[in-house]
Amino acid sequence: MKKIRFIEVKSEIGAGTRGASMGPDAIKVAALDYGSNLFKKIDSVEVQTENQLLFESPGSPYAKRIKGIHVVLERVANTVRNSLKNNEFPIVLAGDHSTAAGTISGIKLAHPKQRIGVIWIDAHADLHSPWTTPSGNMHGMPLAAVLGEDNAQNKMNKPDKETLDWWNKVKRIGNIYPKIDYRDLVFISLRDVEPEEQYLLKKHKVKIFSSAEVKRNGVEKIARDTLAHLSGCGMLYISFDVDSMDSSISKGTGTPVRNGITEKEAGSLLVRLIQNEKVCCFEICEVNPTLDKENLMAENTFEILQRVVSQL
Ligand SMILES: [Mn+2]
Repeated sequence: MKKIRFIEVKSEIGAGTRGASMGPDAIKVAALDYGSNLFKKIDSVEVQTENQLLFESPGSPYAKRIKGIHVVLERVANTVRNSLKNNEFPIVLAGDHSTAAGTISGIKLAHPKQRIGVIWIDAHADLHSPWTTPSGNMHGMPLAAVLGEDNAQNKMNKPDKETLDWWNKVKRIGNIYPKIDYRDLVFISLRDVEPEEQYLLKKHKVKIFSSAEVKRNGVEKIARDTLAHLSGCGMLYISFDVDSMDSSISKGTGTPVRNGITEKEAGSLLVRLIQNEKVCCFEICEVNPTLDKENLMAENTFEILQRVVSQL
């Protein structure tokens, strides 16, 4: 039995739609509705956000609120590092997915000599940079940040010097750059990719399992192949964006996409993956109850969280 620590990051300044900051609390409401004492049993720490910036101008159109993102990511990185140093198993309950750049930075800070494997369960590749982003929303950039990827050869935008200076700071959080390598990255349920991201996935031959493959081959085979691909890594991190799940189940997330995995498939996959001893950290993000009917996404996510916790 591992000592689990919840790290709540109710930040949503990386998202384009409002409401993801309420995701962690919506999951807690689901816990209460189920009569669960999970949030009493497990200690929690909350990372301070910069959500007040939502009332200000977003600054650069190609990396909105990047100064605030940088502050939040540094806080997340330090909190995750401290948790790992205390021999805890951190479970990050995040708002928008930009947080994951801080989480991965924290893992790397705690274990600078280890190769960190990343299992990214998401409809999106989150590989944009200020040079390529179509929206400027930084929840589409966390993997590029930790890979140290600019993808300037595919540039669509002309970010100004100030934006690029902040982007360089984001990539270098903790003075380790880059934090991960493309060969140590696996995508599951990926299905909404822009051409600039597709270029990177092809160039680096990144391992991808589509939702169709999960359905066709079953969760067990996908989990086994994922872990085999990452066998050279010393530590593994799982990032679970709830938009990996099909948009017909729930629209309670900022960027829902069709043809995803079911909540059952997601739960079984995570249960199987989390049993691997190398997995040191798990993150859930992008639950947005303001876009939902009732509190369905948070309830599904809470059921998955409960299953995952029971394995640790
Ligand atoms: Mn994502």
